[in-house]
Parts: sequence; C-alpha cells; structure tokens
Amino acid sequence: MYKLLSHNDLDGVGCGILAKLAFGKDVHVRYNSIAGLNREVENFFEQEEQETFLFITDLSVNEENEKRIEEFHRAGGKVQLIDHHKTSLAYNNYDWGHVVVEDTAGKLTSATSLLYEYLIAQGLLHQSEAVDEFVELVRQYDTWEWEKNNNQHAQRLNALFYLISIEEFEEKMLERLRTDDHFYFDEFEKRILDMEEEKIERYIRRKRRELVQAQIKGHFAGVVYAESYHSELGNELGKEYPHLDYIAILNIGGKRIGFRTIHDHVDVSEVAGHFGGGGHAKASGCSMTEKAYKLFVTDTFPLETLHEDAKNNRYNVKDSSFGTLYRNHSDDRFLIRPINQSEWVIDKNKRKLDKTFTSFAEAEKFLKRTEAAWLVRDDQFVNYLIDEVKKSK
Ligand SMILES: [Mn+2]
Repeated sequence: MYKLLSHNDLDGVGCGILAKLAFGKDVHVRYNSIAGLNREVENFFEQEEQETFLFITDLSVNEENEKRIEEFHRAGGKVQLIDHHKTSLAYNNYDWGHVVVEDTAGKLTSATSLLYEYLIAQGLLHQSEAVDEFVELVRQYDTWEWEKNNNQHAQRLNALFYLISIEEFEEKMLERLRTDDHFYFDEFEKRILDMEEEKIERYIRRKRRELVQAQIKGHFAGVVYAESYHSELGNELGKEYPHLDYIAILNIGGKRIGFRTIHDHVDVSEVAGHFGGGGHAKASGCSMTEKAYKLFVTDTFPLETLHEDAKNNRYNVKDSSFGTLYRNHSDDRFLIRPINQSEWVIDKNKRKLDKTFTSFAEAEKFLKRTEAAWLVRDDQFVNYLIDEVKKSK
C-alpha cells in the first residue's frame, strides 16, 4: 500500500492524480492545508502499518515529524518527501528528501513535475503525451510562468480546479489522462470557464473604481477591498496603475491582507514582513494586525477613489509633443509637455512647476503619485487648448 499526503492546491492535487495513475487502488491520498499536514503525519505514524510507503508532496513538516520520519526510515520504513519550495531544501540532507527548486536546465519545478519524473525513473508510471501536457500546465501555473508565457490553458486549469470539487476534478482528469492522447478541456468545461472569466472581468471592473492610493512605509500602495480573485485583481490593477508599487487587497472578514506587485523593483514579501507575514516577491500576505489596520483601513478610509485614465482618446494621448492633460480631485489641470528632446515639464493650472523629468513616463509617475491625477477626455483637452489660443490673441 501507498499513502500520499499532499497540498490541497492544484500542484498538490496534481501529485495525487499522478499517484492514482501509478498505483490505482493501492494508494490512499489525503489533501491538506499547510497547517493540517502535521496532524496527518502524526496520524500516519499512529495508525498505518509499517509496510505502507509514505509520500509527502508539495508540503513541509515540522521538526517533530521530521524526526519521526527519520526514525521510521532508519527502522526500514519506506518514505519519500518531494517538494520544490526553497524553504524545504534542508530535507535533501536525508535519504528520503528530494527537493529541487530549479532543474539542471534552469527551469522552475513544481511538486507535480518532480513526482512525475520520480515515478517514471522508478518505473512506476509510463510517460505519455497527455500526462506530459497536464504536468506542464500545472508546473506553469504553480511557478507563475504561465503569466510570462500568457499560457491561458494553465490559468484555466487552475480556474476549473476551484470551480468543481477536488473529487470531481480528480475523476475527470484521471479518465482523460488514462484514455486520451492529448490533454483538453471538454465542451462543458469550456463553457463554465468562459462564464467564470466574464464574471471575473465584471468583478475587476467594479473593483477598479474602488481603488485608493496611499503612501505607506515608503511605498505607493493601491488599496482595495476584495474577498476573491486576488491574483487576477492584483495583476489587472497593477497594470492599470503602474505608478503604484503594489496593490494591497484587504479581506476584512478574513482579517487578512494580500499584497501583489507587477514590478521587479518591489518585493512584497518584505512589505508583508513589516506586519509579520511573508510569501513571494510578487505575491504575499499577512494578518490584519492593529498596526496594519490603522495604515491600510483607518488612514485610507477618507480618501477619494482613483479615477481611471480616459480610454479611446484621439488627441489627448500620452507622450504627445502637444502635451498631455490631466486633472485631480481638486479640479487642478496638469499638462505634461516636452520642452526639448530629453526634458519634460509639468504645468499646474498653466504655471510651470519647478521640476524637470527625463522622460514622459517619469513625469506621469510623479504626477500620479503626488496628485492622484488622471488623463482627461478629448473634449476637456480641446477646451483647454482653445482657451490657450484665445489668451494668446
Ligand atoms: Mn507547489
């Protein structure tokens, strides 16, 4: 018999699916949250027979369980831990630990891709194109490579995972991977994925209008309340407002804050670290401590929401030699204009500010950070120009 304890996300469940492909009815799979795993490992040592081969994938154990596993292994027990998180690298010191963050070709790994290689190398599973494709989608999703590659299939696989139950997902995937030559989504899945995407789009559109900006601990943060779709929201809002260093997503009910950034110059695991949290450079989170509550909730509550830049303008466009017009909540007008090939200035209510910029983007970033200004529509720009012409006559 085999037992597999794995994470309850797509990568973790990918491991369960591979184990079931390899061992069929001889494997007992349990999916756990990060916090729930240690109890399951204790259960294993209390209840299971010595003969059962224990796999742990996509998760790490506490010190006590690390010791228990080592004892079990020394006494002849069969156990294998497979993970790809940096924080688990020390398990490589044990015979039963196999942790790889990046493979020899420089490709980021996932637990599913590592388990797949392992099972093939041990002669426990046959390689197939359908499984190759499935494993690669899971890997790209888990490592965020899908974003860089704009791999919509990887993102849709994860969306499907959360739309149906784990049991249903397992069943559907197992059948497909056993019998088909290639991985695919069936018609029903395509339909619900399309519906889900439209729903997310509407949700994000609404959330865009609820964003405020604030300077918090040296960074410019966009702050928004949301309980779902944190990754999509962080990505969309980050792209819409690139002058913000990161997006803070507040979940009041869950007393949590998620941080997302699209920028390489910001590490949001450090931002979360200020409040006792952690995570990755591009995605992190923390509990809503009293300090965080004051900075992100109390202090930002009175702020006016950010205004989106006008879309589809023909005349008032960014980086134009005629200048580009913005407005803020106090009804001030700002014109960003070049004064020569390499210098840009800002006129505030038609008076030049005492500052020059080396690019349009730099001037706009400054303006948006200091004034929360937005690009106005063409008609307002035209009125502004007519006014200028009248004055000069
Ligand atoms: Mn993983």
